[in-house]
Amino acid sequence: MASERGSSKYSVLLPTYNERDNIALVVWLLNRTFEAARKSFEVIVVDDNSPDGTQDVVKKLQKAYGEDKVVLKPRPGKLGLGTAYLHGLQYATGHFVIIMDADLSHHPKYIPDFIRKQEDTDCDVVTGTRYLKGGGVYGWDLKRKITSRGANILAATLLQPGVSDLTGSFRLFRKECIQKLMQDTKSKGYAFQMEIIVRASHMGYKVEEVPIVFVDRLYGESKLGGAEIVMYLKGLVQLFFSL
Ligand SMILES: Nc1nc2c(ncn2[C@@H]2O[C@H](COP(=O)(O)OP(=O)(O)OP(=O)(O)O)[C@@H](O)[C@H]2O)c(=O)[nH]1
Ligand SMILES: *[C@@H]1O[C@H](CO)[C@@H](O)[C@H](O)[C@H]1NC(C)=O
Ligand SMILES: [Mg+2]
Repeated sequence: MASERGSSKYSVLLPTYNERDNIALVVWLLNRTFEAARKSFEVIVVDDNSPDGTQDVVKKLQKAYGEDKVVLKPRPGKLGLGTAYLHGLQYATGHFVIIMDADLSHHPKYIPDFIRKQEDTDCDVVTGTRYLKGGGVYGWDLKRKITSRGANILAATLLQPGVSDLTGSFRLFRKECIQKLMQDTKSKGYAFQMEIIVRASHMGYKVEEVPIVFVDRLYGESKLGGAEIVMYLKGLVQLFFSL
């Protein structure tokens, strides 16, 4: 609703696993971004008992920013990204939910673009895209570029979702919309992001895109390997037959 402009609250879900070197900077950037935009916000960190002590850093951040701004909702072990969003979502008090990676691949500076797009179009979902003018990837080798592009082209061809970036995970949702979508989503790994956005468009939600540049993580390890690719393809085929 246009009348909501300016008064909405945003809940940022940050799943973390071994992000102690990144989390303080991400939260600092988020605070700066939302404060500059004069928007109310909260950050919900879902940490899966990271062995690197991510939670110790988060507890310090809670002291600095307040426990209303930085909410810590840990889990006892590494249970995966999809269920981490679902877990964090239960505690979200905002009108809108933003999901993003905590490893600085998703820069908070794009958040005002997401918010503006949502306000201007009154859409239900705004998804960050690397594959429109102004978007891109930085720091990827050729293999990873081809894998990601291939995964997107394949899914776009099979499922016709009408968005250009299906496997990205920098997104803004109306809260009721993400709650509904999460209930039905079954995939894991990269297929999870794809399933969510495909379901959104099939269910008739209004989805808009904004360009983002994805920057490869500086600290920590990447996990893209053969097993992830196989899991993605499985998810894609299952979704194709279930829609
Ligand atoms: N809570 C939780 N967070 C996770 C889990 N796996 C990954 N994350 C977090 O989810 C976000 C995305 O995961 P990444 O490992 O960066 O995935 P990616 O960007 O596809 O791959 P790389 O950055 O190349 O490793 C990061 O903030 C991670 O810390 C998990 O099992 N549980
Ligand atoms: C959050 O941002 C505001 C505005 O820039 C600033 O005044 C405040 O000190 C920041 N909070 C912390 C804990 O850095
Ligand atoms: Mg990453």
